[in-house]
Amino acid sequence: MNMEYDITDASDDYYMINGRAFPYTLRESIIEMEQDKKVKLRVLNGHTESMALHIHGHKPTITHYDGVDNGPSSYITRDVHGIDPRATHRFRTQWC
Ligand SMILES: [Cu+2]
Repeated sequence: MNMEYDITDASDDYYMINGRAFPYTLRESIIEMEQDKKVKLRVLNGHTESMALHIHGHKPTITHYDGVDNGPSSYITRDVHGIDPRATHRFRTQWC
């Protein structure tokens, strides 16, 4: 977080949560959870390799695959979600 970041660096090793990439995910968009409050997350894997998303203390439910909601039968709730390269997924989670 205390590093210099070159915005002209065109590397493909990034991901975004709710439209923010690191370090702004820490600085400006910390997600505060409250009991019984649902939170939506939009996650983009901008990397060339798959990534694993794990949110400590939560089991997020994936609801949209690349912007498409295929209905409750496609929703998956688990500790870790794999996200393919260039994929955008939407999740909802709740304090549990
Ligand atoms: Cu954990």
